[in-house]
Amino acid sequence: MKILKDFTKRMFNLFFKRKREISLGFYGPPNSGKTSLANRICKDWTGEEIGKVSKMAHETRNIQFKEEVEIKYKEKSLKFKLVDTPGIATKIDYEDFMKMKMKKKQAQKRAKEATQGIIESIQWLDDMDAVVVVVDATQNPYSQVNITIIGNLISRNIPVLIVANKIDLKKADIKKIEAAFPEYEVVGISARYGKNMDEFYESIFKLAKKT
Ligand SMILES: Nc1nc2c(ncn2[C@@H]2O[C@H](COP(=O)(O)OP(=O)(O)OP(=O)(O)O)[C@@H](O)[C@H]2O)c(=O)[nH]1
Ligand SMILES: [Mg+2]
Repeated sequence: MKILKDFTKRMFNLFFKRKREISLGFYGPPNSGKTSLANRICKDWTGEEIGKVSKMAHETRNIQFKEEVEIKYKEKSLKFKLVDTPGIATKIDYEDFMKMKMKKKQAQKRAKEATQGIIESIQWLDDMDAVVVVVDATQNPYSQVNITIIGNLISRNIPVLIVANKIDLKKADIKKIEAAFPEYEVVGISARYGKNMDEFYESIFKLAKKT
């Protein structure tokens, strides 16, 4: 059944490549900079933003997307649906939000919504043509969350690009990210400061070819 579905999708893509919009998901652990990156791309090409960025984890708790985003790279042009997803975590503790001065009731509500958000993120994988996994380059890449996300993408045959974000920070270690994901292309960027976005766009076009 899955093989048939993949085949049909591939044939459809082949025939309608020019008109089609590519669903591009931004996945990763909380706080890695998914919304920052999605906003930057959106701003670059439409002038608008997708959602709110915050230093508190689980800021995005619902899928948010922007359709018909046309990106140009070296005389080529592709249309994307950019899908920003809630950060995926293996453990959500409302007390962590309280440590950041949130009241108990509000923290519990945020934790509940964050859990629901993770479920939504996973459900939306079915709609993705390609996924950008955004990781924080200052954090240990060998985490349960990263393994779970990548495993899910492999099993669904979804093309992947890994973004090592926050390379403006001293602690950022791209080599470590590359070593953790040897089968994948890794692009180091700073979503906040717009560093290395050219290489990112080049990689996105390469990724689109695999869809
Ligand atoms: N130094 C630095 N900080 C960044 C960068 N990108 C994002 N941040 C910061 O990291 C924090 C989290 O950014 P978000 O874009 O909200 O992260 P997210 O992955 O969408 O987080 P959730 O929605 O909670 O899953 C914010 O304080 C951002 O300003 C970057 O390239 N460099
Ligand atoms: Mg977000």
